[in-house]
Amino acid sequence: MVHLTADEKAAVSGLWGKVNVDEVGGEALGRLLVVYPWTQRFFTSFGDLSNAAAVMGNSKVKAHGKKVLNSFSEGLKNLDNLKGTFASLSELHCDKLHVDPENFKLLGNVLVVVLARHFGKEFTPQVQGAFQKVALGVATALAHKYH
Ligand code: HNI
Repeated sequence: MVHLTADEKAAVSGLWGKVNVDEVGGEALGRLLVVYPWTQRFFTSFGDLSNAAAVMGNSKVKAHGKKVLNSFSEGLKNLDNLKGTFASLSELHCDKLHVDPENFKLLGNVLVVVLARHFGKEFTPQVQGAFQKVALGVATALAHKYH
């Protein structure tokens, strides 16, 4: 559950409507893999991740980033029920994928950086704050089923 004011909700959905989710997803996942290289251990089947250019141009990274961000978008539509929305994905990341939940927070922060790059001045501190709340809410929901 994420508590956003009416203004924050409007800011988030207004900006998100202009986001190219498919493209931004690949950029965010790519940057996660470059900036925090230990996260590459989950993606050994993705082929060449040997340097930043290879990661950012890797088609599997782009495709997976797109999938992840489309899933993140579902969270935006369900801000009042993030835990329910991400319950089965939380089980999957815990039981099958063994992804350390700290990585969800890292990805959320990378996403904020990518949005700031794309939107420049339009990404005001208020919009950023609202997004950070959403990203943290999604990360918390994804970690909820961990045991
Ligand atoms: Ni994540 C698969 C959603 C963060 C590692 N992940 C998925 C799938 C979705 C998804 C959807 C596809 C599930 C399926 O096939 O049924 N992941 C999300 C979301 C976030 C997230 C919404 C955060 C906002 N995942 C992360 C992070 C990592 C991660 C931070 C690791 C650093 N995810 C994986 C891996 C897979 C995966 C690994 C399986 C990939 C594959 O297909 O081999």
